[in-house]
Amino acid sequence: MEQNRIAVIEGDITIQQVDAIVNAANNSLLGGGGVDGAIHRAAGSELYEECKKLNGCETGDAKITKGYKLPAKWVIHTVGPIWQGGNYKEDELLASCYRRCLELAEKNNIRTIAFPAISTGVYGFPLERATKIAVTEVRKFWQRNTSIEQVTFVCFSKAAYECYLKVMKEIGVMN
Ligand code: AR6
Repeated sequence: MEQNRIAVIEGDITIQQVDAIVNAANNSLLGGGGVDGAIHRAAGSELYEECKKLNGCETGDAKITKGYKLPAKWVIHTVGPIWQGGNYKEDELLASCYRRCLELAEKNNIRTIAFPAISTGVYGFPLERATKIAVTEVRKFWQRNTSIEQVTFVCFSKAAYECYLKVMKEIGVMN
């Protein structure tokens, strides 16, 4: 059942016991604040060393590294769009982030993956609009064959957690 495959929790993504966690990075992939800073701190300097070799990442795309000191075996780094009012392909680019992460996860036989709310912090993407895109893209991905068994949305605030629950009810993913 689809209900068993999407989870929403309030918490810190760096401590999640899943195969892969997603990082909301920037084009350099060399670290920053927010969830990116937290992931690099928890994974240790080896993550930074591997990221240096990746040659950055385009907005809307994703690249994978090992998780080093994290409980997660993998980190999938994606670069969300900076919100500029909605007329600069922000929706499409954010949807592309989720798709590219899921594609990379599938290629690497990842069964469980946790996402933060990409672009909704420093990058200013409106939370509810971003949440609808996140949930919709995961559902669409599951309409094809996939080895991914569980997606967890990790919310860093009560407000984000409540927003995800509301959107999932509206979309009909849960009762
Ligand atoms: N676990 C889960 N979610 C978190 C955590 C955490 N430990 N820490 C923050 N969040 P942001 P962006 C949430 O700003 O908007 C960085 O400097 C946070 O509350 O981390 O995509 C990068 O290097 C928010 O809901 O990422 C880029 O320069 C969400 O994660 C830029 O920020 C995303 O907030 C990317 O901006």
